[in-house]
Amino acid sequence: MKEVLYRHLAGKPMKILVIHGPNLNLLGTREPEIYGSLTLDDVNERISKLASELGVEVEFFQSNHEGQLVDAIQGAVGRCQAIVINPGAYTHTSVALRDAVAGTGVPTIEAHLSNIHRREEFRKHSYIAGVAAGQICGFGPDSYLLALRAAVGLVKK
Ligand code: CA2
Repeated sequence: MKEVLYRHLAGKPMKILVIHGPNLNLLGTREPEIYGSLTLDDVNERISKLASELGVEVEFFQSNHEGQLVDAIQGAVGRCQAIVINPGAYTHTSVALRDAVAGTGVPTIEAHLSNIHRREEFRKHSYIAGVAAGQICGFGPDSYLLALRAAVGLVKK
């Protein structure tokens, strides 16, 4: 583990909130050809390892409920400097999540395991993309790692 944490505001280490949306708790149990064989715990472990190499803290949240995801985004204000979110299927349906990201103003990176632009037509549109700092998709669990690097880079700027 890196000795010195990257310090952001008031001497506190930078903290990034990583949010997993609906059904991502099933990772590693079904549809491995699309979503891979790692479980959500495995993915979080990889994210934690990178976070420690980058000298930042990460906090994880997963929910299958839209309102809880909105609460988690709002709860990041003043505590977390950026959010990495895989909104799952809510990507394609949720004005509420879009409004939460826009309304809180916490820099947010959208991440997806699969390349949503190569899949069914309905997955090509994201309500989040227009209010996110950027979108990373198609790299399996590495999408989260790339998103974490992007989030840290954004905050440092
Ligand atoms: O590619 C992604 O990361 C998605 O956000 C995953 C969502 C999907 O609705 C989005 O279009 C793209 C689905 C997550 C469900 O994950 C499962 C994992 C294993 C078994 C069943 C579902």
